[in-house]
Amino acid sequence: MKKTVYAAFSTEVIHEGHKNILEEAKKYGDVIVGVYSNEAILRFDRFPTTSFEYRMELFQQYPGIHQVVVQNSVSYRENLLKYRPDFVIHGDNWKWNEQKKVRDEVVEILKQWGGQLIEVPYTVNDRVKKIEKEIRGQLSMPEFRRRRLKETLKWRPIVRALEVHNGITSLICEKTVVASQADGGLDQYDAQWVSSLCDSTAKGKPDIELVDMSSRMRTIDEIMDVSTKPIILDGDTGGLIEHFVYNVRTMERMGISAVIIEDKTGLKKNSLFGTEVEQTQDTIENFCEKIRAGKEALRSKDFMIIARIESLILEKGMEDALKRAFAYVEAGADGIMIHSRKKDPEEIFTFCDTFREKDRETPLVVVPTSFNQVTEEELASHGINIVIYANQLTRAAFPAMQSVASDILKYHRAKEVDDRLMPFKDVIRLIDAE
Ligand code: SPV
Ligand code: MG
Repeated sequence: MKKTVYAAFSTEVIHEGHKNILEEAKKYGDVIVGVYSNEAILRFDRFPTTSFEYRMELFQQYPGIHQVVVQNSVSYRENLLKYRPDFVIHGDNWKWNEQKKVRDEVVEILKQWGGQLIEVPYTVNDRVKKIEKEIRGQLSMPEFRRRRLKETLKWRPIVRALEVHNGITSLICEKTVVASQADGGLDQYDAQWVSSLCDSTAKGKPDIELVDMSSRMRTIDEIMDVSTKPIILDGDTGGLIEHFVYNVRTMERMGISAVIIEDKTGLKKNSLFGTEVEQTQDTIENFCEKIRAGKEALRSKDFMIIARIESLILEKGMEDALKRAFAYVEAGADGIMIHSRKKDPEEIFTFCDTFREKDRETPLVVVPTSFNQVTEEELASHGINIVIYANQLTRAAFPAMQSVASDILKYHRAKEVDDRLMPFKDVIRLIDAE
């Protein structure tokens, strides 16, 4: 019987590096290509610019391939046990990079039937680098970035968004990647949250819609200049309906993926004040009108208007929160954010469980600032689709700056603070675009 060789690919173009692996594979027997699913590609710190079907076809059309199958995870386990290949072939770079855990598992599994791992020298040259750079370049284009949130919602058990308020925080969100102990994949943030609280704070202003929409858009432009991840904008109350219909179009055209507007009117204050300050909730009718007008103004199917319910913050009760949720969905909201400032997540879970009894589709968004003990897995198990870490980068940076500023005053020099500072080479590495 002819031997079989298994190779898995996440690529969207077959360049000379891949050809090298495929041609080498053919020498060992019938080649089975595993094409990573979209869900799996997201575990590689990557985002597909093409559809899964397109990538399957790419390999089906390549001459001399025996079979093209899906690989649903970063781990090869499922497919190796299913196809029991005599050989697995891969570039030798995974001996040293973050995929080592995956590689070691392949070696272990192959031992069960005396299979062998073949590693070919990894191809890296200017031509290959240029192709990969071109693919990455598409990710920052507005059309692409805008639809990326809806796509991520399909492919991730829960979408993680991190607060960003300028270029540097956006780069931190873009580049922070942690190797997962669970499957050898890479954990990363899926989206960026442009918080009104943190955007205002970065400008030294209170969170009362004082920083106007043009200034917020400048912040977003700065973020878009240096990143590719989708953007969820904190749109505060959305302002007057007459203004909102223009603003959503600007957001949509820029490539923002979603705006979250809260059901309050008048001078908005930050929700974390709760009932300590005077805040007025909008009527269901008015807020539905705003949602409807916003939806009508849109030109694409990708942009999401997410309605944020303040009933629990303002202690108006669960029933009011749920009634509003269903009314807002009926008016066309593409998602519901439910907010709470309780120390535990019970009221959020009750809301989500009850909402999900009637509506299994509409994405649910939460901001666990006060109930921060809750894990992403727990949130997902209550039907929550997006978790926003809404202010942590801001709150991490300012105490560090304050203590450095006061210690320089104290010691009349900067030597004492030096070991708390990021080395210049790390700053340069972070900024370095490619
Ligand atoms: C923000 O980050 O600006 C928010 C979330 O609106 S919260 O501060 O919790 O109200
Ligand atoms: Mg806000």
